[in-house]
Amino acid sequence: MSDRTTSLLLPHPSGLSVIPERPSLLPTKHKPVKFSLIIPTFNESQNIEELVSILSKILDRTIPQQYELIVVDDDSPDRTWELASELISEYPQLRVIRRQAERGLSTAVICGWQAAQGEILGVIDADLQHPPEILIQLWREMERGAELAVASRNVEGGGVSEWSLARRFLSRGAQMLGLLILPEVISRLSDPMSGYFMVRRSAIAGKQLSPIGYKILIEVTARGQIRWISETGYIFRERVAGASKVTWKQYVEYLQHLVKLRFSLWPVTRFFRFGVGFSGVFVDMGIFYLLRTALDLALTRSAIFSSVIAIINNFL
Ligand SMILES: Nc1nc2c(ncn2[C@@H]2O[C@H](COP(=O)(O)OP(=O)(O)O)[C@@H](O)[C@H]2O)c(=O)[nH]1
Ligand SMILES: [Mg+2]
Repeated sequence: MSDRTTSLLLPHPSGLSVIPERPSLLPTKHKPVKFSLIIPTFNESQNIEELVSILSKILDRTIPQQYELIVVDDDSPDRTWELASELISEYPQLRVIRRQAERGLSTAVICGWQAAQGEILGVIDADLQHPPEILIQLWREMERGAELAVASRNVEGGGVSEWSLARRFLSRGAQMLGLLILPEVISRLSDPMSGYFMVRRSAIAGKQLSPIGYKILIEVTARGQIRWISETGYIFRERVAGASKVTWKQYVEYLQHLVKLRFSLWPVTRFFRFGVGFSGVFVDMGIFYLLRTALDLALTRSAIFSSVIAIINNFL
């Protein structure tokens, strides 16, 4: 790696996974950045150039010089980070972070947001499965005042291209599981698995984000202060170059993430009340058993007496 390539890389933010209220402004002679779009990459050398070129064209037309594209690469063996940094001379709005000590999609996105300058933060996959054209629709929704604008496969105009029945079933099953464990979050999104969205910095700044695995949108919706969610339909394209990094590990991590959020979203007092309520069941059963076996009381009397004591226990 040449010294020139290293000097082009953006420093890697460290410390807690918290997005700052105000961006740390880099010295720039250009207009202030309004929008920062993170492109997480792992072995995407075959896709990155085309994606950066398409995104730059779209954003140069809409918000010239007021955006930045931040590639966050986890030290890919195919040297995506190096290729991306070589593109900076052609695309001055491009920045590149090379993470060497960490791996993971969600944490890469947070790392990019921590280094971002924009008021509006976004994320898009690098493999062209997310159609870049939708970006402007999402941007318009943010301009109208949405706090979160999500590209969704499950609203009008949305869908998947060539998914097998088994894959569709697995995807819907994961969503149903999410609805069971975390209904107040998952029911707000038609496509909670989406990895293509924009969020207002003010909605997530200062919050401790600690996602496990791939589903950063769920983390943002659960922990952010989000009232207005807007959804735009899109077709999830098939990958043409490179390979998906999804394995069974991501499904396990998804479950871990849901459970972790469930525990942290339930306040301690609610846990305590639930525990007290549940203890009534044991009091009822215990007293009933004692009355029936030790005192040989009749069934109905034992049942009434044990229920009354359980009610008093819960009341106290
Ligand atoms: N930085 C980083 N990016 C990742 C990692 N895993 C996946 N990605 C990127 O995240 C995006 C989505 O990943 P992909 O494997 O295509 O997921 P799929 O579309 O659900 O099969 C792509 O841009 C990947 O290169 C990772 O561990 N670190
Ligand atoms: Mg993909």
